[in-house]
Amino acid sequence: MATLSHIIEHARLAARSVVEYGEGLINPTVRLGITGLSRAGKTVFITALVHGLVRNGRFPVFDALSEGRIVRARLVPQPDDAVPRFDYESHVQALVADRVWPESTRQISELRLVIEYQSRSGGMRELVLDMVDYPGEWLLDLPLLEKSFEAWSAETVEMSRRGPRAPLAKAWLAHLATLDMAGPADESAAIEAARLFTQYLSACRNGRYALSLLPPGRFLMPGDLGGSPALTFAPLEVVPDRTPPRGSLWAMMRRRYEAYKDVVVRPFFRDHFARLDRQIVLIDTLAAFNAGPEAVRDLQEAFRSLLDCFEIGRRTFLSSLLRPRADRILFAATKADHLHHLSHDRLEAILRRMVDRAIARADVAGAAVDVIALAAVRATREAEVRRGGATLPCILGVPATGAHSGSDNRKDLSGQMFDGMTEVAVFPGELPVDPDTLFAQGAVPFRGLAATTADEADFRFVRFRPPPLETTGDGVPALPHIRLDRALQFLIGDRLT
Ligand SMILES: Nc1nc2c(ncn2[C@@H]2O[C@H](COP(=O)(O)OP(=O)(O)OP(=O)(O)O)[C@@H](O)[C@H]2O)c(=O)[nH]1
Ligand SMILES: [Mg+2]
Repeated sequence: MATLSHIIEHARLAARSVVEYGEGLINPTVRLGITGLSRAGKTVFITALVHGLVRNGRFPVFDALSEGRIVRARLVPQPDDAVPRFDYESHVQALVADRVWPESTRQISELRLVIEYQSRSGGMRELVLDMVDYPGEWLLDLPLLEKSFEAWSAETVEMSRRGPRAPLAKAWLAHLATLDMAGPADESAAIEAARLFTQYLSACRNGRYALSLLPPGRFLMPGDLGGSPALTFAPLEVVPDRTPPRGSLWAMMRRRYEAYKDVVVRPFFRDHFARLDRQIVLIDTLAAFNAGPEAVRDLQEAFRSLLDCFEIGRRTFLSSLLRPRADRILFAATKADHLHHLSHDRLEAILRRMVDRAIARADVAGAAVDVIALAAVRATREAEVRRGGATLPCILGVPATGAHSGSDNRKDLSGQMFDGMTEVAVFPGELPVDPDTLFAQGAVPFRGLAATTADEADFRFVRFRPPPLETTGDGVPALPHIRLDRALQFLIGDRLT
């Protein structure tokens, strides 16, 4: 049912799209959504893409560039005055000069790039490319928009009692058992519940477990809302179809959950998601492989519930709010440089299997969809290493020490110490040929860090340092990558003809 706030929301969106449509006629604009969970590689992707475009990187499959039709690409002031600018210069400084990865993103930011090009018919044209970067944790909130406090509570509590989550949830669940939901609202109980619940979420996210389904996103990345009542709630064991007694702890938690959705979640998705023309969805499958089969399935579940929210044609507030105007969606498995190229096709097949439902729906809606394994920045080289009688397809790179990036919870996954200078050869493991073996109920297709030690685990994805620049054929120093140009061609190639 449409409530007043929904109608106002619609009117606001409609008014904005008329204005943006008008601007788009004068300056053709692509608003590119770079979507992904935390640590998926969004910030690195934007930085590498812009770096390649403004410096004529090595993009042979990106037609406009390889045909010599791009005159130049330059950064210009962004359209939204209230959003911080994406700190491109610092990220490039980190990546290229210092050879360290950028920090985790804590706030939303935006960047506008103008590409001056020659059309195939010879005329000079400009394409405006807008990109938005945000903390990946926030994406997890999308499915909450359609969930009541009671439904979310039931689901969260149930999930916390299963699999690798159970031991991590112990302290929070013990506290939960002491709470009297129907009793008077008690602020100190709410604060303690929120604290223990947040602790549980961050333990799940830890690289050893690498679980993905962890809403609400601001609990892990509060932005400027840390400590506010909208973030001081936690799930309760409540009865789904009842209403809470007035003045009870239950009523207070429920009100704060709704406030969180109204004040935090809805504006973020309205101002960011509802305006996208094209989407690239970045997915780090390899961190999940490191952790184990539970993490791989958890990642698939997270994306299922997320992408279900993009459902097209369903007449709900959410679907109209988020209906992708996006006519192109690219699903990308990131950090493919951690694998020998022999495994890249397997990685694509696994990703395709993970997002199969979304692909089917987008197809029905007439959006173009593709799946790709890429590395926005290729930090490794390949080598064959002979061991015993066999030849192993290995990768060579300089493992990061991890010390420079304290906020990265996935550091030192191998449990080994590296000096950050010496190149090593790593046999990362081989991905399964048939993705179905990974997702079969109850299957234990391989061993990960959640269940065993680094020596015993079947995969080994070490965090490598960013590479030095490589010089292209025409003497331009560029960042090496894997298939970044193919991604660009799919995302904006048709707008540069
Ligand atoms: N080897 C390699 N590592 C990458 C690549 N992209 C990202 N990484 C690694 O993944 C980490 C996370 O990348 P980010 O771009 O910061 O991820 P994000 O999606 O912006 O993460 P949040 O800001 O936390 O949401 C980096 O610190 C790198 O260790 C890549 O192309 N190749
Ligand atoms: Mg980031």
